[in-house]
Amino acid sequence: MSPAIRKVEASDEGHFVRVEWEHGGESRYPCVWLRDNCQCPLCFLPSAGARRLLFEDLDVNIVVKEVALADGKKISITWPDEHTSEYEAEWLKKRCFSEEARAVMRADLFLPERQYWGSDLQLHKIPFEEIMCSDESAYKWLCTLKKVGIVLLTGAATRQGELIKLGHRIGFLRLTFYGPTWQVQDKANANNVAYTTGKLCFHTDYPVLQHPPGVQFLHCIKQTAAGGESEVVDGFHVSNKLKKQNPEAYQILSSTAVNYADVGVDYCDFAVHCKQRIIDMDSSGQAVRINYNNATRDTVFDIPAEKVRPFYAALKEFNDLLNSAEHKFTYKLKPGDIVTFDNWRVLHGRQSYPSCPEVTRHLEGAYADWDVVMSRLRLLRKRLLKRD
Ligand code: OGA
Ligand code: NM2
Ligand code: ZN
Ligand code: ZN
Repeated sequence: MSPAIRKVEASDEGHFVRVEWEHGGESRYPCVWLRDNCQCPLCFLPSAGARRLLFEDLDVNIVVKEVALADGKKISITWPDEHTSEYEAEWLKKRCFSEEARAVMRADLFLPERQYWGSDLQLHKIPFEEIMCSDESAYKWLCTLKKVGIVLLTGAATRQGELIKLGHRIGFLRLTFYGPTWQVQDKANANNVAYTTGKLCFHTDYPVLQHPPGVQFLHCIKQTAAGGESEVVDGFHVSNKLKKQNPEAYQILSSTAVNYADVGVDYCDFAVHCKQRIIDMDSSGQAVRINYNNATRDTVFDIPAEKVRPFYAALKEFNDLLNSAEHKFTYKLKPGDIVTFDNWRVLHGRQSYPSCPEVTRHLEGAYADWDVVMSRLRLLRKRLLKRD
């Protein structure tokens, strides 16, 4: 049902245009925004879906000269310099500035809905083959990945290369210093603690990068008989708990910049340094990215000496909450499983396993950026729902 306009008029001394809708309600549009978003071929390049109008040519105090309704389906505005603009009713309705309309648009664009979980996690499982050949399944996979933060793909081949295929399914993988994909196995002179048989406590990957990878894939090619179990925890859920239980610890972890360092050779040689807050929050105080890997946390710690022990105490509280039985979920990957998870939200770990001259455990890993994953999700949705 496309919306129809009953009436349109200038208001607030020409600084706003007021639209009355046929089915009730009204919307108010600032003139500067209307002029900025003129859809005519001089102001807008449809082939790029982008603005041609230069900001220097925009008068931020512009007012309408004339506004008229054309058949209820669009409005037309004449500006003081005689430039004219037309706006479709449907286009306007979507871009209404009311709190409710903006919330609808926000939900549609960014899918902010979250389902928090603890040890009760119902791990979603989808056959790898299905997400590769069915758009419905791929869409379901990515929606669940966004909402829950973790999905298990099952039945992939037990050889290297499946993640390259998965990368093609979404668009492309994120290259890092560890290569386009990387092999998690016990290695001599390991350049990362992940490449040993040791236990990995809860961490997010690669907080040493300014923009850590948003999504991680771990494909189990070979699994050891003893040990090597995986653990995951919902970092956003635990952050909320910490904020309630110990606001001061939350304050410290969300404001202290921690040094991370990673120096070595892999895909090429690297000397990476970065400062990150362990809990990144948005303007409302809600955690939006966890940046925590105890292994790559630098020996250099660029804060005043007096603040060091309070920081460690705060991190201990967070770490204890992550590890509480109520919050963590334990499982063991089988050959052919690919765990896909939100590396900004879900912290992961693994149990140690016996070291052995032969390789007894082998995972292939890869990263993707949320930009790429969300882009694929929106395109799949558009194709499935046949809308924009
Ligand atoms: C890693 C990692 C998990 C595992 O390589 O960063 O967390 O189960 N691996 O080996
Ligand atoms: N690996 C698995 O932050 C990290 O160093 C995580 C990255 C080596 C690619 C491990
Ligand atoms: Zn124009
Ligand atoms: Zn990891």
